Amino acid sequence: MQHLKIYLDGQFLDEPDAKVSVFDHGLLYGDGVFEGIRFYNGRVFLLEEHLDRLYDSAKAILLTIPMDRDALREAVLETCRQNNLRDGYIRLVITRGKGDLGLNPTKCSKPTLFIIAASIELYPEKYYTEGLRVNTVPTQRVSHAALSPAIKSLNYLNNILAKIEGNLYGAQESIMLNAQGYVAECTADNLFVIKQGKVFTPHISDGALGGITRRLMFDLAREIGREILEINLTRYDLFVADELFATGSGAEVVPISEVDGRKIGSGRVGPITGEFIRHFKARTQNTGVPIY
Ligand code: PXG
Repeated sequence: MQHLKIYLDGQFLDEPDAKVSVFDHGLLYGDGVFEGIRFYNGRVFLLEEHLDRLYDSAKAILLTIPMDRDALREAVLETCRQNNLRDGYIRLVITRGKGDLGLNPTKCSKPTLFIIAASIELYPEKYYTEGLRVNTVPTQRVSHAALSPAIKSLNYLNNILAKIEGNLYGAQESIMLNAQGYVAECTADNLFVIKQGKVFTPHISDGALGGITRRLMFDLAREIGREILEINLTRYDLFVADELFATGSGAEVVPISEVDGRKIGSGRVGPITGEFIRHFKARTQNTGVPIY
């Protein structure tokens, strides 16, 4: 069997040999940052934007990425080449590295950096035609004062608990609110609301990750002659929306057809959501950093 080739600290290793220490603080404490990046048609999609966010996340947690940006970009592209892939998903992870059993990171002398490029198991096609059934969940999005939700850190327990709660409701995604009761985001996606032809999304400061796909929606909105307004949104705004959709590197642009038992709009993919989906697909096929 052909194993995936994993980039780990400067080497390409067969997946069974790509191992990280049990003393790694990424494992012991979720101390690290990561990116989830897609590549389509032999090109890495929005790679520079992902690298920007990665360096920002690392800076925010005082983690020095042990590679300059050009070398890191090349390592990402080479990982795709080593696996002969043209379409798939890249997971780029940097941890604080191996330390001791105390949480003090001064004991971690060298960050661990690994890159996985693999084919991706997509959401079932019916989600894109029928929309997702989602629930708002009790677990609140972590506050800026505790740990900025803008940092794409390895500490995903907040999101995972929300995901588990959604699973308990039989939902396909969960919507998280912040401590003020405003809508923040889904567990791994940003959220968009359409009402009377206008498009809205929560402010980053309401607890949303600065999603790369979210930001692309602002460009696509201009292409289709619309504007996106960042506002405080409540559960009520979701219930009475004409259309709702979520965005993320994994999910792409996916319609939402039901929230907490309330059918959204017609219950099918709305016309404006459909426009965003079409323009998004075109971008994925026509842009990106060439791998080969
Ligand atoms: N919010 C959160 C909390 C996320 O983790 C997004 C929004 C969307 O951001 P992008 O930049 O992807 O548009 C994310 C995305 C996956 C996966 O496999 C994605 C994420 C995290 C874990 C898994 O799709 N992050």
